[in-house]
Amino acid sequence: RTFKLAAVDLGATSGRVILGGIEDGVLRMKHVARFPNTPLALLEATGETRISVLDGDAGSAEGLYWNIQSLYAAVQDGLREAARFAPGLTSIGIDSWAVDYGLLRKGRLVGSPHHYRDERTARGVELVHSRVAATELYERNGLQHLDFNTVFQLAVESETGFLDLADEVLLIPDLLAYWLTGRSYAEMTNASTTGLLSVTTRAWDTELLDELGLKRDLLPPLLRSGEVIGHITDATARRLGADHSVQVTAVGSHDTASAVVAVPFASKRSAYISSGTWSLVGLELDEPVLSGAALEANFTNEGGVDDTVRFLKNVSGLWLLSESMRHWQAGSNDAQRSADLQTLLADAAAVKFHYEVFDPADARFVPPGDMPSRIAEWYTEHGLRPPESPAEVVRCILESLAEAYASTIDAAEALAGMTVDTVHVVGGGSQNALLCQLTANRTSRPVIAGPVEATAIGNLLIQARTMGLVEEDASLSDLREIVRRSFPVTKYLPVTT
Ligand code: ADP
Ligand code: LRH
Repeated sequence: RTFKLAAVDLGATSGRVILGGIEDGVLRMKHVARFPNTPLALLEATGETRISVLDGDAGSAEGLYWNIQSLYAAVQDGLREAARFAPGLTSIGIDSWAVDYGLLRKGRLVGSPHHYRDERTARGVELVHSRVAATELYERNGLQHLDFNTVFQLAVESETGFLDLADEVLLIPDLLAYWLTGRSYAEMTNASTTGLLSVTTRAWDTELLDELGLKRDLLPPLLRSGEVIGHITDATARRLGADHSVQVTAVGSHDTASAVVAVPFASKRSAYISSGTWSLVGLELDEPVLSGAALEANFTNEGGVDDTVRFLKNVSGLWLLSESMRHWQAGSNDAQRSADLQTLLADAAAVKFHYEVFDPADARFVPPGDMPSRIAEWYTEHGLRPPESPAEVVRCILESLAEAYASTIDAAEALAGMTVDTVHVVGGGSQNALLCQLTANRTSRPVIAGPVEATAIGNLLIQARTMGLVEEDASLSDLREIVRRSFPVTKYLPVTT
């Protein structure tokens, strides 16, 4: 009876469906499904036009895509299980990684959505910057430059003619919500990652669309988190075994926006790190920072839930580790292949660290592939001795991420004119004790780790507010009080060595 809400949370490496409900002022959760999110690389067979499908590796791929049909099937299986376990289910909220989208024509998907790691985006940057200078773009959208921002991807779709086939662009969570409800909207937090939303009005920047030659009506109407997208269709209700009165509620549909909702801020002077495939490092602010210095430092001003600003920087993340593990596991060396995450982390903790750190944001680490060799290459190019064993590589990755967090937090402090005394880490990476300790050491600030499922928690809490399970005027700090009551955290104090 407790569980009335379902969060669908799709990360770039895995997705989950989690039930939630409020009992005595505490958020209770139950995991009902977890599934991998494996991209597909389409490889052109040499000398032929036929394409073959490979899991994961880009190599000389024609393109890197999301397997959206499989993902949707897994989401539906999860929701079916949710409806079976919780007959009182009333609401579903969906969040996912940012920037990617499906193209639709007359309501039907045209082709598979591209993965943001597809290398075609570099061309999009050239195309956009030939029409709008980077400085002007920043003044208008306030976004960190990342080659894969939607605006650059759409410029490529336009040049290749694919956009001509489409009459609508739906971001991934909005696409899934459309399939469940038949309603197409764009939720604002994720829309703010496209580069096409005005940072000042948080409405679509129609002038920018015109300048880039993109049709104004490609993008659906905007919704704010907390608003209702619609009820599930009768066909969906039948497929899920759910009541047709179940509604899909707009949550912070950008996973990072939902994660920030669930940061149990210890003080107003806290920074956060949403740690998963990527690390999103920054501050929650009331107003954007659009200074030349913020542009120079490549900070983003993404839209947060309840009109907050997520002033942060995307500084790479545990992708470096998971992609290295994928490489080792595919290799021929038995010892490496069998190394699981916990063993690797224990071995990495025991490494006597005497390496320099590398730059985890270097562009060579974005596409899928052999990360350990790319890391070794970085060291050799810089005249430094590269790490050799997997444990050494892992230690270098974690030290380098921690150092990047430290410099990003120092920069955020300076840019926003705020002193940071505590660092919160949420997401899968908050379970990585070594990374949390290194982050405390290198930032010289206490680190508060947890909750792990911050994204799903933020997703559920916004639904809870809309559905009247908590006060309808509950502020973000009221919601964070629920997080503090419901989930334990682990504290790491800086240690100087
Ligand atoms: P995303 O939402 O981007 O898919 P998650 O927040 O699920 O990412 O975080 C995934 C990462 O969390 C993994 O790549 C892994 O490095 C880390 N992680 C997951 N479980 C553990 C664990 N038990 N101990 C340490 N790290 C973990
Ligand atoms: C994290 C995330 C991040 C974006 C990236 C594409 O999952 O949404 O905020 O920069 O994926």
